[in-house]
Amino acid sequence: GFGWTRYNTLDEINAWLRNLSVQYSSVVTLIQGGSTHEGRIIYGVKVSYSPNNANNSVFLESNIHARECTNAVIRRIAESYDWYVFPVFNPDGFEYSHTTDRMWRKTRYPHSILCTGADPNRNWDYFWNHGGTSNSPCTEIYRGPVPFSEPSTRSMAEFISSVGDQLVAYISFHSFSQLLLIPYGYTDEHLDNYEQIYQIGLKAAEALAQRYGTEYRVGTVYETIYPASGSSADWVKGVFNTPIVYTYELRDQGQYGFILPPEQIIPTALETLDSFITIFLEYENSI
Ligand code: 0X9
Ligand code: ZN
Repeated sequence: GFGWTRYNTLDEINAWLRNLSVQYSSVVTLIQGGSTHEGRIIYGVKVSYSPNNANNSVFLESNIHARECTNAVIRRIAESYDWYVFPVFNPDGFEYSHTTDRMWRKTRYPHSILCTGADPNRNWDYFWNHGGTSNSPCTEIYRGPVPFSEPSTRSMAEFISSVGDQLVAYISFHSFSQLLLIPYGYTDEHLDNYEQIYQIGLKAAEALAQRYGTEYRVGTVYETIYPASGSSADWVKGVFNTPIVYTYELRDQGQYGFILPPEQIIPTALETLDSFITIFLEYENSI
């Protein structure tokens, strides 16, 4: 079954989500957010203490890149928000990375005879194909033939649209490099509220470092790592102007990279949670 000290398979994660919704049925609802090329359902949970109202909501996605096993992020639950948590955004790639190629990143859509998949974080329809992507199906940053060519991104965009107006935060979890990234990836222009989001980011990184000394850098995607267009985070920020949008690049800084030792899962979760709470407290203080 599911555990926090090792990497869980897709089936284990989905069973765990289902169990949560049964065990805590007054608070947790299992959601079928979207579906994939290979016919899998993209499962998530909605956690809400007042399920009959439309509340301010927070959306968490992880594993849009298959090999970046970031264990799911249901933990401390603030009663004042509705939480949408989708631990595996790219289940076809995730399953493939467990069964066949641990270093798989992309979807599994057969765009060419030679190479499978598109980068699901270059495929979203907001300034799609505006730099930092490739039109070659054999690269890791293949953007797909058209925006939302991938069933998984297209269907999840539809789901996110259904709650888009309620979102106060959208957080995307990746690995690795220890960065807290701010939109955008498609341009070097700063957000209107960049200063606020940057300062909150610095405080979050400080809180994260306090537990084990893990150091994070804070900055925009474009300026801190590289130009990258068509990401889910850019799309959410651009389309809904969600106030808080961050992308985490979790541990480590390349020593183990994508194959982070399982003993580091819980420490990573704890320090991330520290920063996460800080983001919300600081944000609430700043409005
Ligand atoms: O390149 C990516 O998609 C992400 N880095 S990774 O090494 N995990 O592949 C960063 C994407 C960040 N993009 C935006 N938030 N716009
Ligand atoms: Zn990634």
